[in-house]
Amino acid sequence: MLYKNLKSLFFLLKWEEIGEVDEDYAPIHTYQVCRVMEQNQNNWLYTNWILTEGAQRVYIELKFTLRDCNSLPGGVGTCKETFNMVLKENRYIKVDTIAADESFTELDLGDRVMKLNTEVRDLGPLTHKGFYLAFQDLGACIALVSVRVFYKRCPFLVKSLAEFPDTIPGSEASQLVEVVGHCVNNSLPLYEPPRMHCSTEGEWLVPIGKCVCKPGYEEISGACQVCKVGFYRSLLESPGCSKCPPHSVARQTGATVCTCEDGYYKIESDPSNMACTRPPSAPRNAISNVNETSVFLEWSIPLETGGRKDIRYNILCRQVLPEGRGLDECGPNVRFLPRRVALSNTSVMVADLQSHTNYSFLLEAVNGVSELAKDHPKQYVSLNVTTNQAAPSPVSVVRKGHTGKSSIALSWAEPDRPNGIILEYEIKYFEKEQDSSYTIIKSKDTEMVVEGLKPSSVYIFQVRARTSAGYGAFSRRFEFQTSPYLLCFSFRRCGYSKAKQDPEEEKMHFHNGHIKFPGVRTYIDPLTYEDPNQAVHEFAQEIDVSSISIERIIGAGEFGEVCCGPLRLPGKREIQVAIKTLKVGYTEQQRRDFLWEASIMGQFNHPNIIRLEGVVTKSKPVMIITEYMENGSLDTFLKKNDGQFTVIQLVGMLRGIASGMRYLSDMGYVHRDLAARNILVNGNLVCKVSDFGLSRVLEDDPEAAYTTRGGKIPIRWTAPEAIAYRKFTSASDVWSYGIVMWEVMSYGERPYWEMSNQDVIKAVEESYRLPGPMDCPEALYHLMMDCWQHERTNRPKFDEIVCLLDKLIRNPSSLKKLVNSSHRYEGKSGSAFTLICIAVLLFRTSFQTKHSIEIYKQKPEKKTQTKAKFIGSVVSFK
Ligand code: ACK
Repeated sequence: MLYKNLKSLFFLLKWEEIGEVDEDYAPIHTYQVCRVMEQNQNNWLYTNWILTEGAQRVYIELKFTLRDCNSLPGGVGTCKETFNMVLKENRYIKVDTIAADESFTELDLGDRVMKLNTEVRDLGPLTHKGFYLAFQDLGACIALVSVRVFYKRCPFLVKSLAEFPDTIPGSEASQLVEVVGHCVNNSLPLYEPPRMHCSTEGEWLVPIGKCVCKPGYEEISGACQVCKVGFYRSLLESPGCSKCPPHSVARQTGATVCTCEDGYYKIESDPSNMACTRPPSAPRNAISNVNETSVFLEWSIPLETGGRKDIRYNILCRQVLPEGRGLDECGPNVRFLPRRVALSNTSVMVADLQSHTNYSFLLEAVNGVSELAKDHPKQYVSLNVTTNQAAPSPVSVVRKGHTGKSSIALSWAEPDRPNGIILEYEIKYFEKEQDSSYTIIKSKDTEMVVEGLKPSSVYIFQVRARTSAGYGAFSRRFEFQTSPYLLCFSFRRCGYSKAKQDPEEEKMHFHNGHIKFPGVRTYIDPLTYEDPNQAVHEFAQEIDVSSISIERIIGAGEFGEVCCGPLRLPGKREIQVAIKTLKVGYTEQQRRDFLWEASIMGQFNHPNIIRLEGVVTKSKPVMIITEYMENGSLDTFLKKNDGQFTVIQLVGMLRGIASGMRYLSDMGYVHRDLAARNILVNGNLVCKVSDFGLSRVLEDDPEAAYTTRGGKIPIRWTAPEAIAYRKFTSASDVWSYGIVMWEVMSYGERPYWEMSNQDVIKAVEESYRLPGPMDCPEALYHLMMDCWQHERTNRPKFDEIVCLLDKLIRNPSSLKKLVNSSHRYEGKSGSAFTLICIAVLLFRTSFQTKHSIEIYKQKPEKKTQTKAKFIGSVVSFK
């Protein structure tokens, strides 16, 4: 606190100015009045005009002596022991009546005891540039020894590298004046400009924010000093200049980064305190192990890792041509497991090589800086390998048999030179001129019916045989066309009529030579990335937070609120988006788990999969931005609109979900938590699969329960093999899809109602199945029941489900026949499904309206009772 005294002079009116001495005989100047003997006194002492200098609250300190009236001789009736203090700005206002704490008597005068009083009054808020003070005496005996007029200030201050100027406080008693500090030389505000608050008492309070030295400088004794040569400071958050990490230098003072020595490099994601690194040397101790036409290559990590942990290996495969004709790169038919480049393990399996052929493999180690080190000579280790055993010769002729609009029967003869026992044939086919995406099916016979084809379309077929020596070459290409589309309908023609296609015949899809995984593209597990941030930015676009406005909250997610609002990306039209936020105070693990979903979603592009617009990771809160789905989640939406849709609308929704799931299974992605609550619906009733969050552990699904093996599983939606031994596959997703079908057809009813999870597991294991929902077309219930086949290979594939639903939609009369309460259900293979309904002990009223199979039921005691517990009405087949 700082005082500032204000200057004044006095004008007298019946007061006297006296020169005196104090108790120490020092001269003092007083104003006094003592007209206690006379009636009606009104004596004034004025100051001159006192300038406030901008202060709105000033303090007046008075020092005075006052005579005790009782000590006056002769009982003076008019004697007063107070006087008034008056303020004048534009008019006179009485400030206070001033009384003495101690008054003096005749005795004190004799002893020369002063009995000095001190009183302080504050005035404010003052509104003018100055004011007058006046003291009014109404008949007292006073000597005014001193009048000090002053105001308080917050003094100039340097705090946290910020300067705060000398500041005059506000006028109100508890008012704080906010002052923005000015960062000292070579410093910057950290996050926000520093602020302090000046109180009326002239004290600095509530500091907010601070300044820090700018990069290249460090704080020493309250000032910013430049970093010395060989030292650097890059981040505002780091406390001081640091020595340059190994293999880097700072040749000038004030370095914000250190530069790498020649032959050493850094990539953008390397932290500034990391040493500069270089490419690794070649892998060591490479060995090969030939097994027929496959070779297993193994090696040790290089001697020199270059100082990095991100070592990967690339394989170059070359075939040695006979008669010294040199080397030729291995063709696209050679398979590398897990892949040819960017291997993180020190081994690879190379399959489908030609038999009795010499190969030369070059193994190369690379790391994060290899790309930058163009001048660094590549170091390889080479391995020469000879395969053994001959594969069968190519199939020479493929013939066309019966042709349908979606199927073609094929037959072929054994290869001329089988070179062993033929174990199976592979049939590769694709639509003509679309050879970047093809399908492979297997057959043990020399004939098969290829199904699921488009009508009136030309397909290319190739066949090859496999013996224990491996695959022979593919036959030449054969072109066959399917029949035109006819309006006659038979839904059993759809792909999963297993009488035609052997369940053992696995279908694999290929795209651009990316083999082994089915599908147009293969889903990449973000776990394969060492740095999860890299996975996010590989698959998700970073969005600037200024492009998003959050308008309202639409729900609560596992990691924070889910909101919606418009997204305006430069050059694109504005769209409405859903914004999932990560709540503040998250751990690094939570941030990773949260962004995991974006790393997965970003790999998908399908009209029935929720579309990722991007992520916000560079500012807080961290957000995931997806397309906005007006009708929210499917289960809630159906409950809200009970009975409101036509069967075709419901089948349309199911078709969309199946199509999304077909895409996911083609991508090699297993959802594991397919349920109506994880489907979102847009304004056009389009259903999209969502919730890729932690689909591998399902921590975020409130339905997920712990199994005896410790994992968390949404029991009611999950296939028995996934519950029993975690066998999660696209076939277990098909089981869940059957449950979703049931949820949709019963307008959001809870599967197995109030049965406990344990009872559900037991009932399903004992072959009980959910009954057909009320008014459910029989064809749909058959499909559900097929999805719930215990043997997973007997369940339909998603492409077959889509195909069947398409047929049902095209032929609505096929949906007319509804599930009835008959006690027998004839399976398509002719085996009888016996329908057993176990006792319904307590009956739920909603069940009464939605489900057709009610054998034993007990009516609720009161019609209004809706919360009654349902124990079970399930169908079993034996
Ligand atoms: O059932 P709902 O309305 O749909 O409530 C949940 C809530 O946020 C928490 O997950 C809703 N929600 C999630 N993603 C989206 C989206 N992309 N569009 C619209 N609503 C969404 C969900």
